[in-house]
Amino acid sequence: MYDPRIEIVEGDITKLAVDAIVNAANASLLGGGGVDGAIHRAAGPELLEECRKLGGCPVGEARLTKGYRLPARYVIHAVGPIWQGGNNNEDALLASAYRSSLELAVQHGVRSIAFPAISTGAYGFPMERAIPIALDTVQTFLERDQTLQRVIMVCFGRAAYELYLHFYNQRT
Ligand code: AR6
Repeated sequence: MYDPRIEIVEGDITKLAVDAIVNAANASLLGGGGVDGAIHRAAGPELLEECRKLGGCPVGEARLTKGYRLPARYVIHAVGPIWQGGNNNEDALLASAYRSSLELAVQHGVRSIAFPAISTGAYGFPMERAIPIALDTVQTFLERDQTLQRVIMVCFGRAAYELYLHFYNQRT
């Protein structure tokens, strides 16, 4: 059983009224398409202004900003790896992006956080390989953490939701 604080939800992460939403950003932190574009559009131009001051972020790490016009208080910009076939440290870098986001969240007193499926869109990381990494990394973190109350794994579309549930229910 995964920790009951982990929830699988289908929807648009920009709509969630949680303490922090995670962005699947790139190393420049200057915006892009996919969930990154949606978050910047919903947050407004002040988000990009704050991101410019951060000077980028290495792959596998994360940076925190305010949420501006979003219902979420903070945005945690995580940089996942670009899929290169699977033998280029992609798994470890993906796990590190999740772990860094969770560490940053706890440092800021975040109690509810929502993640998109980092790297599984434009970055090409296969969903069926990314989901178990995401779930296991969150689970391991929660085993040592009492601050976080809710970790929401947000699935964009029915297919992603069903795949997530499949892996979630597999752990008995
Ligand atoms: N809410 C939740 N999930 C979403 C949303 C949304 N509104 N929109 C898309 N997704 P991607 P990456 C899902 O491509 O693969 C950007 O240009 C989507 O279905 O957003 O990490 C950045 O600037 C997919 O499962 O991020 C980078 O350059 C997941 O979010 C690059 O893309 C991630 O897809 C990062 O690529």
